[in-house]
Amino acid sequence: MKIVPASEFALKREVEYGSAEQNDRVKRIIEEVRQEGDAALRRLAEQLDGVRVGELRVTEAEIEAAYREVDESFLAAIREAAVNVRRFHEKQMRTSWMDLQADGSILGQVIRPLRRVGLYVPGGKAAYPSSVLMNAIPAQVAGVPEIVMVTPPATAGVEGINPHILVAAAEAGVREIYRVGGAQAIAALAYGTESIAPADKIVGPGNIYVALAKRYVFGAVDIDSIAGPSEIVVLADDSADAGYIAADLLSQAEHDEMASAILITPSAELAEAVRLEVDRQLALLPRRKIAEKSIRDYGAILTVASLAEGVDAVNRLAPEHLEILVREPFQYLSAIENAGAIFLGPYSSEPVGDYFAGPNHVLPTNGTARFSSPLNVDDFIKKSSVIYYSKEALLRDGEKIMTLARHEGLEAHARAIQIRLEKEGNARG
Ligand code: HSO
Ligand code: ZN
Repeated sequence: MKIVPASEFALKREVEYGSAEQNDRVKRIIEEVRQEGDAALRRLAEQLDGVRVGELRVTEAEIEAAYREVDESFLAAIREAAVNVRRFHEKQMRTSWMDLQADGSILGQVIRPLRRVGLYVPGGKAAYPSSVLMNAIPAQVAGVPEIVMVTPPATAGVEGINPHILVAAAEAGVREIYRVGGAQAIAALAYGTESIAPADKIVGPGNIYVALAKRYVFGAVDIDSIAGPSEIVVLADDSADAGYIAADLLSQAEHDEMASAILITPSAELAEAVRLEVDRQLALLPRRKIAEKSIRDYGAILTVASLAEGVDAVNRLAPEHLEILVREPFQYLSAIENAGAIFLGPYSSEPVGDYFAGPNHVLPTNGTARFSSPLNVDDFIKKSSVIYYSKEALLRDGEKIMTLARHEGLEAHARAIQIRLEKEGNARG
């Protein structure tokens, strides 16, 4: 791992917009699904993934069978995690409000959940049961009545879906599940097919085709933000344990060859100790190939003159995850402006948040913590404004409204007010 002064470091990563060819392919797939529905879904599964899909919808019997395939300890852990995630997100709930004015008018805001949300879950290695909870539970807490999951049937020739994914979905209250993946799954959720009703919003991570498809259908439906590779920044002083830091950096690095793991510290001794520890621990990891590449290409140890300078560097990087491993971590909290999730102290290792504590692990990546937030209940609601004007209020404000309307050249607007003022004004007189 390279050790460099923070002032000389910039994390530069391109946002993936895909090649022209990939974009064309996605467009074609989406149009096929739009025109031919289920038949296109079946044909594409066979053509692209070599999977012959019979029934698109996963049956209750298959979900029950999945429960028999997972072990007790997994089930117990995922259940407890779900409780924690639910409890945390319940705190985010908003309530509708109505404000009664002295003139008898009522102004308010009504909160409504989205009606139907589609959750994409990738297949293969990146199929994380924990991510099923993180995407589904906020929607459920928001009150979304229909949460539907799509996921590619696993590997050529079989229709199976990872039983841990099915169990996580069921535990999060999702029982409408379809075996369909890729851009075609996004098309189905956006426009609907004979078997899959269209959704109002699509969330969840996926490969480049899924990401491009989400961009393409945005507008017809809402989408979540498109996740980039994972990032962690650790801000540490000389009180921190080098072994802990190396382990936490590697826990991000193992996600993805493009993941980024960065230590920022004023301590030259710690910097050197972590460098050695990363190499030592790396050699022992099952996913060392991925982690090694991530550490080499996107990892760094940044030296700073002080923790204050370290905080500046953190704010510049706007990391997805930030760990603060210093003597008095809470002293630095208020200075952190840009970070998706902030982990304080030596016992708040990132996996605590990835799996269990309750806050969402779907976080803004690639510097977007400058302007966006972790996935949360607000992502699954919408608001309607409520306006009830009393006669008294209209008589008071009518002239002013007409003035504004006429300045915009909108005479019909002015007259909609005027007709009332003439009638009601007279009645009053
Ligand atoms: N660290 C990932 C989330 C995750 N970790 C899922 C394990 N499973 C998000 O950045
Ligand atoms: Zn993780």
